[in-house]
Amino acid sequence: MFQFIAILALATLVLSQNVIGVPPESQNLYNASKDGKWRCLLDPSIVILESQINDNFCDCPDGSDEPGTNACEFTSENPQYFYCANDGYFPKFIENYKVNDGVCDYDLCCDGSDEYASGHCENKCAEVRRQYEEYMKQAETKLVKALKVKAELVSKAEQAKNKLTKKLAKIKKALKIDKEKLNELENNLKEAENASEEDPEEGSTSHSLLEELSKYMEEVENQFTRLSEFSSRNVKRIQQLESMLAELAKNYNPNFNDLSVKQCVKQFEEYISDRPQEEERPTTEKFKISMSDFAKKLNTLLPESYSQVSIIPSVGNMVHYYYTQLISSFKPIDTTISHPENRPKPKISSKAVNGIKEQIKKLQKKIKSQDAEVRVDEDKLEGNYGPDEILRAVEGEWVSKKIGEYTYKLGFLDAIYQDNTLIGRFASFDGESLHFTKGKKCWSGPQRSAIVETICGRANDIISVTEPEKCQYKFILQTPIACSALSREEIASRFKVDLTKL
Ligand code: MAN
Repeated sequence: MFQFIAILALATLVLSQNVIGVPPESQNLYNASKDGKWRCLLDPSIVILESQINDNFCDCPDGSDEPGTNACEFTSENPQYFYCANDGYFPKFIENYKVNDGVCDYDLCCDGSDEYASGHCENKCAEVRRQYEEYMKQAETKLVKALKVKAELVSKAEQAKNKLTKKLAKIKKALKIDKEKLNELENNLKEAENASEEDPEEGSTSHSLLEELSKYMEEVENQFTRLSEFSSRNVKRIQQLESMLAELAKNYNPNFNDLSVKQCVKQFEEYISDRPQEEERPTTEKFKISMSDFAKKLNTLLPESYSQVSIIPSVGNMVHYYYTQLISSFKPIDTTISHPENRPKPKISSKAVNGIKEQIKKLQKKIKSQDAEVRVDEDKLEGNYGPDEILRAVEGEWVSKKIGEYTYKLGFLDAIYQDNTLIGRFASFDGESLHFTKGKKCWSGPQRSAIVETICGRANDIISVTEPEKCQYKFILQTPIACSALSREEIASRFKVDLTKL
């Protein structure tokens, strides 16, 4: 009651000059009519006495009669604000429920006027002003420096794009020449094949058979080696998983009623008891011995002139050897005569035909890899690299930091790792955040992924890593790529009063 009377007295006192809580430019809205009456601002049909303004009782539905008290409820639809003059700093508005609540809200009312009833908040505007000036000076200098780094990155990105464009043009040009060359060779081959005659004495049938066999055997050997490596890798993986599960079965807490763990342990135990004994695995060595036996047999079947090889480790090589022996006996042809009509009709040897085939094969391989390079580079040129395509400038750059128990490594257009665990591969950049997806699968959860929010700073630095959802990470990355020119007002709006220094 005493407090209420005090507020009333104070408000009335201030009312005689100014309506408390109202900015100077709106004071005139509180002028009463000659008969001492005043109308609510948003509902002029409601008329009250001038003395009811700031009387700590809410008369107007819009709360306009209580600008200097917290009598009218603050709601999001009808927010009520109190004006703090903050002489020497900047005037500000504070939510009315913070008025006379016993707390000095210096972040908004550095003059302490929000606690006018008790008057226990001394004016701290000078110190707040000092902090503000210092912050502005530092923030502006930092921003200038960061923007300089960013400008360098933008120009680096531009250079990288130009370089890529030139490289692509060069490959495309070379590719065009190679494709023409291929065309020419294919025509040459057709002609050579037409002109070549099958000579049973040259053994062309066995020659092409051997050639086929050579290729086939090499392919079989390659496939077998790959299959065998694939199988070894899988065996290792299974062993790893088994040992992890064995560890779980040994160490889990049976008193802890986690049904999925219990079921997992039970199934693992059944799996172990049903697991067959280790079988003997076929090895590449055994395969090679069988193939070598076969090669030796082949040796005895071939005409004597070709049976000059004793021990050759791979049957593919062996057959290839016979094949080379065979074609080396053919005579070369003169390929310099280019016009078919000028040419005498020579008998073109199979060796020459095969020579062209070999060249075609090589060229096709080269064209294939060039084609792939063109596709990759075209994708890179068209990709989304954010505003000013700035990400081109940081391609290949990594930022690393130990936070908590893990070391995080972040590669801009690459991936993020938590120690050696893949958190995600770069997927997109929306101008503010980098998105990384398809990381290592979480134990009974989703694949790991991360959103990297960027904030402006001169150097790249991982500021924080959190895991709001299991295996879904949120990074705050300080980086110059996030910087943009800010107005003084925008910089000022980020100032926060350091209350501990007041
Ligand atoms: C590891 C880390 C954590 C993650 C758990 C999920 O410990 O990758 O971040 O929450 O796995 O099992």
